[in-house]
Amino acid sequence: MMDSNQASTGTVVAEPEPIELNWSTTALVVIDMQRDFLEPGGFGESLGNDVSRLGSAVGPIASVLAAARAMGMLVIHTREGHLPDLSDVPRAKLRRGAPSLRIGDPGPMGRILIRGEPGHDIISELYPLDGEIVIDKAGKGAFYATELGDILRKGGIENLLVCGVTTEVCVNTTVREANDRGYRCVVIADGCASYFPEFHDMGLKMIKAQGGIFGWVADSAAVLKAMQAETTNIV
Ligand code: C5J
Repeated sequence: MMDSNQASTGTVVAEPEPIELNWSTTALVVIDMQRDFLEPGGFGESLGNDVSRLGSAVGPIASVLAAARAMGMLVIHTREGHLPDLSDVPRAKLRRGAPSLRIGDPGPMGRILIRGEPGHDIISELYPLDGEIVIDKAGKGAFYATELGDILRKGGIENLLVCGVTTEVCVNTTVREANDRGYRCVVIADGCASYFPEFHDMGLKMIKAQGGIFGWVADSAAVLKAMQAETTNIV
């Protein structure tokens, strides 16, 4: 891991303004890059969505993830999903809408959005390394009823690089939760995706509006450029 006494920083060209990050107090949070959302036959498709729309986020996330790993940055993956007995699914979530398959129903990748099923797993391209933290969450926000807050506090984390799916649902909810807890969030625009392009655009606009009311937004290239100086120093 990075030496927290070593104040190596980088400035990310972001909106609404550039942001300087101390890498030793920054974590990368990859939200819900699960087969259930990105592949046919999972939760996302059961809701009537075109899951191919989320694929654009994979490459940018893979690049930032590789750089974060090379720097020894704290990397956290999240997964949305529920216990096999459905005891942690609010009735309202279970009953909502008219999906082709409901949470817990058997599907081609196992039971929909259930922990331990193939569909609940993270896609192979972004699979967590041994030792990386994986937070299982029942809600859309990664702080709600999880150990995330404790982990960040223990790690002395002040800034989050946030990416994943979907922009307006789990990414936005987590960024709002993090902002209320005092974290400075930089959302990686092309490392996020939505089933609805207009919601993706608006979800990012909402974060960076009003002087960055919830956080900052930057492209993966800008984040990588800021990380670059650090990674080139690693021998
Ligand atoms: C949704 C998520 N969209 N990870 N979950 O239900 O954004």
